[in-house]
Amino acid sequence: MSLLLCAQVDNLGQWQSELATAFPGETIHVWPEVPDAAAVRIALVAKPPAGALASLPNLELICSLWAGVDRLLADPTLPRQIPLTRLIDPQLTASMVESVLLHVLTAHRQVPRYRLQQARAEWTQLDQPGAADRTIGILGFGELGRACAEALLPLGFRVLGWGRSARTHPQVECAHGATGLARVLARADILLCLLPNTNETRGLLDAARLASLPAGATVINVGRGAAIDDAALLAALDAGRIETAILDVFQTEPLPPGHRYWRHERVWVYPHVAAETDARSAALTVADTVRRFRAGEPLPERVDIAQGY
Ligand code: NDP
Ligand code: OXD
Repeated sequence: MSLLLCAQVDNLGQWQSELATAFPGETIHVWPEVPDAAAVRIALVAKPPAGALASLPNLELICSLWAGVDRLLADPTLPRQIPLTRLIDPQLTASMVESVLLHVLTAHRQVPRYRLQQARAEWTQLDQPGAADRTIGILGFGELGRACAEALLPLGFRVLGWGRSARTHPQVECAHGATGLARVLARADILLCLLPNTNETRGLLDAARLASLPAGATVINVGRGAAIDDAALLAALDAGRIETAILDVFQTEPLPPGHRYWRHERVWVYPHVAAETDARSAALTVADTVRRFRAGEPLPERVDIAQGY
């Protein structure tokens, strides 16, 4: 026995059947039914119970069925010496692109303002800048950030990308480091956060950085909630310096019922649905990762455990 599915998900049955198709001829055991823990070589995981992976003595590879691995890395019992891969999946990327287009166009076409006007039965035609008049700053210019940029560029938006290391893109002005961040924030009419949750990104968007956005900016967060200082964002919204926040991810999920975000008229709350893993596509993607691992081929999806993503 070599493969184990260890997932706390609602659609476990679907995963079993998609993985059976993606790994023909292989037996895939499903946690907690593990007849021989020592025989498990590869674990396919989504929200595994804390401690589960540490109980597998001969594990050689952990494949996350999610793109973000912060939850996994937060488990102190995770065997950190074992290679860990994250999900880079075409269907997940396509979903994220759809969500980001929706949110950017919502901000660009001032949908939140028109909704508020309707609530007051107010008929006012707002000035409408063109896409070329808007700059989108993307924090986190990785797999998803780049795909979103490439969907926004043909619509005419100016796009800036920011990451940890120096990157280049033919149509995107790329920046990195603290000075690069300041340059992106100063110009981002619409700020799109697609950062992973790491020691370095936690609380990154604090009061000072939010204050450096252009007046009337929109903040979209589809990365991880921890990147935003919630109190600072609410203060900036209350002061009218930030027009709208469109949030898909939160420090605590589900967002607690008493949280101010739920009732703030210029906050749009989505329940972490920007890009869900699609088992049909992800099973094939993860099968390819396992095939390359077994063949000793490179794994670009391998997580840098020290960096946290
Ligand atoms: P990638 O690892 O491909 O990209 C991450 C990007 O963030 C990279 O550009 C990286 O920089 C940058 N980054 C990381 N740390 C820092 C830092 N300290 N300072 C500046 N930049 C930093 O990840 P993906 O694009 O695949 O996914 C991004 C995140 O999106 C996931 O980690 C997950 O949390 C979230 N997500 C949310 C979903 C949702 O439904 N809301 C669905 C899927 C993912 P560099 O390029 O230099 O490495
Ligand atoms: C992910 C997510 O990381 O859904 O895949 O947030």
